[in-house]
Amino acid sequence: MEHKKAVITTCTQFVVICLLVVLRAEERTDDGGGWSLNSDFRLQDEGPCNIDVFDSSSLSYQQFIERYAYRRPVILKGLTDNTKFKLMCSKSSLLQHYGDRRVRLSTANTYSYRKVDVPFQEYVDIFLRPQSTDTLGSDTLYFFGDNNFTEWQSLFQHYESPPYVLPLTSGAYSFGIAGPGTGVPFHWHGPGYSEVIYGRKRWFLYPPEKEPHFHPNRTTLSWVTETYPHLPEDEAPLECTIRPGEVLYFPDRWWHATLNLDTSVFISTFLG
Ligand SMILES: *[C@@H]1O[C@H](CO)[C@@H](O)[C@H](O)[C@H]1NC(C)=O
Ligand SMILES: *[C@@H]1O[C@H](CO)[C@@H](O)[C@H](O)[C@H]1NC(C)=O
Ligand SMILES: O=C(O)CCC(=O)C(=O)O
Repeated sequence: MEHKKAVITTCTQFVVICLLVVLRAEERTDDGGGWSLNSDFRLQDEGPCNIDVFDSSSLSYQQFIERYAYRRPVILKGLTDNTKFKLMCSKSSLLQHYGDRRVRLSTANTYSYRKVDVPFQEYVDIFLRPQSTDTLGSDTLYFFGDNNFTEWQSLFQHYESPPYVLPLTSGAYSFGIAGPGTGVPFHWHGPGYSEVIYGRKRWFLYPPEKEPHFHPNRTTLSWVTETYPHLPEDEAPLECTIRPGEVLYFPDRWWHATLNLDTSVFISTFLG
């Protein structure tokens, strides 16, 4: 009897140890840079992907220009190696170097009216949290763009932007960090790229002539939960969830909206 008990105890301990080992291993492979912990809230639904995805070696620059640059979005994998930039964007590294710098927050609605300047540390401690479903985009402060390139030059100089640029354009960066469920609602502008450094970002796009139905002050999260499920088939968006190591290209004037599934660090390169 005693022996049996001992065996059971040993087995139980073994199972617990195995589980811990598995959890630890997951923590290591889930490299969120300290921004998204395994215990954190995150959105699960990555949705379908109906945008063309290529390994960079299988789409040449000429093919990119002919088939995508002026026609439709595309996702490219492994186009650049941003290992160093990624390390510099970990939570501890960014807070250590830029915690006392001020960042400019914008409301997360289509015509972003309000801007608020706060120290980066305060943004991380107070504003960086999951999007609540009942808050308007016009009342949600989002850190994306309006970057002070003088103060953050020591970071941005290490970002290797996608090399497939459009002829006669140059790139301008917009850098941001935001919580799960946040995002920018539908809007459009010139062509560019979006890359996530940490976290996953779900993208929705429509061609210029196909303006989606949305309220300019509602969040992408409310569009996804309330409007998206009822869309007729012919109004379905182009969409895909991008992960670190992938860049999404959006052509000129395409409508787009984003939804961060995890706490994400991201950077866009606008080609103008
Ligand atoms: C950027 O930061 C520099 C150095 O702190 C400051 O002098 C400048 O006014 C800032 N620029 C903007 C546009 O805020
Ligand atoms: C959106 O919010 C802004 C700022 O609160 C407000 O001025 C504007 O009238 C709102 N737009 C709509 C269409 O409700
Ligand atoms: O990354 C985001 O959430 C917004 C990106 C965007 O709207 C853009 O790059 O124009």
